[in-house]
Amino acid sequence: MKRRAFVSGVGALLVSACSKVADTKAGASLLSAADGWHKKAQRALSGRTALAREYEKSDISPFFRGNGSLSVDSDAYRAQADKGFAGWRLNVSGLVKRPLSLELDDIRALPQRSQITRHDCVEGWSAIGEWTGPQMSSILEKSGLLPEAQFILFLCADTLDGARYYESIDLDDAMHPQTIIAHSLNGQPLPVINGAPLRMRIERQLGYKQAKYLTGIEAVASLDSIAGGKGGYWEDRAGYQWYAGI
Ligand SMILES: Nc1nc2c(c(=O)[nH]1)N[C@H]1C(S)=C(S)[C@@H](COP(=O)(O)O)O[C@H]1N2
Ligand SMILES: [Mo]
Repeated sequence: MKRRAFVSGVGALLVSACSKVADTKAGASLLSAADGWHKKAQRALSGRTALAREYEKSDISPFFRGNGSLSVDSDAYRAQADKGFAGWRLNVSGLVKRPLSLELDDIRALPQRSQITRHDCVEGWSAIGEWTGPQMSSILEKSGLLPEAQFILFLCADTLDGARYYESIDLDDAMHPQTIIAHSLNGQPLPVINGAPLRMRIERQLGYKQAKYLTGIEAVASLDSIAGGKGGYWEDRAGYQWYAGI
C-alpha cells in the first residue's frame, strides 16, 4: 500500500510505523487489537473536528478518474441510469428513530455543501474535485439515532469480484461537517464511473472509504457480524485499516 505518500508530520510516522507492523500476519492482528488505540491516537493528532484541506476551483483536476467498480452490472441500474436515476432511493435504516426512504429530489432539497478536496487512493493516485450534497448530519437529524447506534454502514449497489461493496464510519466522522452524500461532481450530476447517482465523501479518509452507488445507510451498534466483520470491503479482503485517516 502506498499510503505513506499521502500523510505528513507526526501522523506520517505513526501511520508508516503501523503499516510496517501490518505487513506481517501477526502484526495485522496486533494492529486490529490495537485499533482502538490507533483511532484515538489519530484523533488526538488531527483533532476530532479538524477539516480536510479545501482547494480553489483552479486546482480541480481536468478528469476525475474512476477506480474499482466503474458501473453497476445490473439491468435495474441501467434502467435507472436511462431515466436520470429518477427512481433511485436512499434508505436510512437500522438503529434510527424514523427510517427514511429518500428520493434524489429530497436529497437535493436539503441544505447543500460544496467542497473542493483531494481524493487519495492507496493505489498511488490523487485527484481534486468539487463535491456537492447534503451533510450526513442533516440526514441523521431527520432520522434521529437510537442511543445504541455506534457506526454508520454504507450499502452499495455494485459487486466487485462477487461481493457487495460496503463501508462504515463511526459517529464522529458521520457528524463531521465535510461528510456529505454527494450527488454532483464539479457542478454536474455524478458520472457513472464516479458512483452515480450518490456517493459518500468523508474527506479526512482515504479513497476506499468513499462508497459509490449508495443505496442505503444503516445505523448499527457493531460491525462484527457484518460481512467479514472488519467494517468494509477492502478491510475484509486486504487488511486495509478501518480508520483510513489522512
Ligand atoms: N461502491 C464502490 N465504492 C467504491 C469503490 C468501489 O469499487 N465500489 N472503490 C473505492 C476506491 S478504492 C476508490 S479510490 C474510490 C474511487 O472513486 P472514483 O471512482 O470516483 O475515482 O471509490 C471507492 N468507493
Ligand atoms: Mo482506492
